[in-house]
Amino acid sequence: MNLEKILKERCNKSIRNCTDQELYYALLEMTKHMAQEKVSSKGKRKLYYISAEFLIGKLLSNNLINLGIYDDVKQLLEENGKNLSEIEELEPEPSLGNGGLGRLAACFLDSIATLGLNGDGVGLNYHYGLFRQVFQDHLQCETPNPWMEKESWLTKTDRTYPISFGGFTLTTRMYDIDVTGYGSRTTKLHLFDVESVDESIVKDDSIDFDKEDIAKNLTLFLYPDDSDDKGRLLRIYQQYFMVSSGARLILDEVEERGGNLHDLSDYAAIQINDTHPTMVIPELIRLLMERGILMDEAIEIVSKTCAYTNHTILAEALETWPMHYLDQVVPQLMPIIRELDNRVRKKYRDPSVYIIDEENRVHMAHIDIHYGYSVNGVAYLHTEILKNTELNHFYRLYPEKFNNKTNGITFRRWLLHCNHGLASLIEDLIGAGFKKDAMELEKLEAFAEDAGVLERLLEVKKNCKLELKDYLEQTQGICLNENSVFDIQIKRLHEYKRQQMNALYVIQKYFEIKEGKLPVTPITVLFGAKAAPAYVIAKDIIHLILCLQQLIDNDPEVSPYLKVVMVENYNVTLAEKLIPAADIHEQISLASKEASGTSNMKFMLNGAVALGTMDGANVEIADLVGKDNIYIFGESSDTVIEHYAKADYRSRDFYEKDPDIKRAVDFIISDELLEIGQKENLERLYHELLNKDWFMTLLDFKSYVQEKEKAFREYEDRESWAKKMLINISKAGFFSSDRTIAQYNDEVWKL
Ligand code: 26Q
Repeated sequence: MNLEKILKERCNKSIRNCTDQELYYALLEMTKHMAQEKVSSKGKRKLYYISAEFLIGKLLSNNLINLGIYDDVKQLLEENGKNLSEIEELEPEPSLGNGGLGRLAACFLDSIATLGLNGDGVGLNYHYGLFRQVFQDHLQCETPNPWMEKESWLTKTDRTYPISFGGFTLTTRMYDIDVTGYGSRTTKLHLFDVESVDESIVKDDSIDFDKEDIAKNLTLFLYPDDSDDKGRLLRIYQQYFMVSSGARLILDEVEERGGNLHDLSDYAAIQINDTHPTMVIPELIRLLMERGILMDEAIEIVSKTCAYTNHTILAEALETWPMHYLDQVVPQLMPIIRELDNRVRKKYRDPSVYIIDEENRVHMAHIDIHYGYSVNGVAYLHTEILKNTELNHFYRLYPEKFNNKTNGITFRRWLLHCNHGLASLIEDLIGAGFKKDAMELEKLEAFAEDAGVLERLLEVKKNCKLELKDYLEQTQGICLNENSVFDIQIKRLHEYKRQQMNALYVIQKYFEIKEGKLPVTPITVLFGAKAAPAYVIAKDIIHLILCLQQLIDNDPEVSPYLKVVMVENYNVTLAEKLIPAADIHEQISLASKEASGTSNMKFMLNGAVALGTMDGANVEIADLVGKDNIYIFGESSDTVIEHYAKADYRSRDFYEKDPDIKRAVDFIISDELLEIGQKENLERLYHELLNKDWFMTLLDFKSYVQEKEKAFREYEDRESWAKKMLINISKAGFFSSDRTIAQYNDEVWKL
């Protein structure tokens, strides 16, 4: 494929005379063709990774890197006066996921392709990704986030199926995106869509639309992880549409490959990404029975084929659907779900493992555990908590099903693509082998005492900070001080992730500066986070941070030393700019609540040092880098779990006995902030912290402040800080998703 030739055909122009937009479409066409020409693997057993979310992010650069032509294309464009980064900016980001779970699925596809495994992704083609976040009057507003243009990464296929719901039938059609792996392989992401979707029901700048006309709105939007009743019902329609389409694809492919459905598990492994695709289990049983297999055998076949990954222990996030919802949407599955429950009841006495509870709610995870062959958590600590606490009753029944697969990230996107400076420094020092084998990063340790290398590392970081400064200035009108410490917290806004604790720290620092206690190096605290539209307190926390941002910006006593920034519309594209620029990253969830986290791995790989609790994968990071290269604070998961069991945490006690805490919390409803913000939001947040604080912010506040101060102090010794950066990078190899996927394959899929 040749760019010049494509341009000639498309618009009869030379590279030099094309607009960036014309070049973008030509590059899209070129990479799409090249990807299609690469082979995908053809083993007997094939993996289907089913997920309601694939947060793939922009694909152009990533594909150019994986196809091995990035440098050539960049140079060719440069020779013709064009800039690849500027062309990249024109690509709309497919934000087809809420956060970690969706991004993980995307990293996994990259690794499946790279390792040459026989496996595809199966999901939904949402016309609008996760809402675009806009700030107005210091409040989050949600607007539609389209990503499909007249030309996109999607390729329409001929595969269609009728999908029946209670009362009506829709036609599903499969669209494919070729996912390139590093080297010369690809795999496919199959996204199903319904032909009758009507984008015109979306009105300009609102994500409120008619949720009842399923034919028109089925794949219109990706739903945020929290919504109203109608939204939830629509979500069940989406889920069934996805799994029924996927199940038919799987069975058809088995038969097309000459297989016999009795041997389904020899041909297919289905990984269920959280409970969102759980209905694939009863649906496959139903379809097998439709094709003449008796129920006993159908259940056995499906149980040998499906495996389940759990991503959360938050009770409110575990999907339980009221039976009357399922009766309405998928009446054809109900006899099967009832039968699956009956079999459980006959076998076990313990009502906590039933599928249908006494309030007639269906526990989706219970279906997966009883009728799947593998259950895995996503980090060591998370899996231990599942086994010993959350899913203990199931663990006792099926100890052999439980296993851990610590999450990982693709180093192609999160190092090679997002941090060219660091990647080339590493290559200079240890050669290019780390691109294929991430564990080779350990060779960097040899340079831990090399002042010249440490100096270069600091130089790379400085450049990334300058690039971020430039980008935020141009895109959001925000002006950063590149000579300040960049302390970054980016993730969905949730009380358990405790952005509010970071905000309280900012308030404390504000007071100290007012009192004349100045930081040696100025501090920039950056946040990026979307809150679910219906999550009131999360939106109040965003409000608080935006108010603090303005207060401090307008205070000439404080602003030279402290800056707070909440970037607008945090997404994968922004993450790629923020992560390389971080000095310190905040991983401050209440211990036991964050299943794994994956941004922690991305930051580590980019030479930032974690400030965090012993939660999720932080535990494994701490283990690898050692206590001198990470800042750990807060109560342990055991203590936290005990507090919940005894219900003995009272935030008010902490507020009353500690004047610093009292001062910081009171400031939320101070005259200064009320002048900038909304009384309703700030007061609600204040009362929440004082009277509820379900995720124990005040419990850890003191030790958080102490450890954060230690990090800032140690930052001042630049050489020893650079050594911490180097050690973090050198130990990041374990968190390559290539390792995670290899483990899934060895222990679960056995492709
Ligand atoms: C459920 C019901 C109705 C509507 C939406 C949802 C929903 C949607 C998305 C529930 C949960 C999610 C996403 C969860 C998620 O991203 N979990 C994160 O998964 C990461 C990958 O394993 C972990 O690193 C994070 O710790 C975990 O929070």
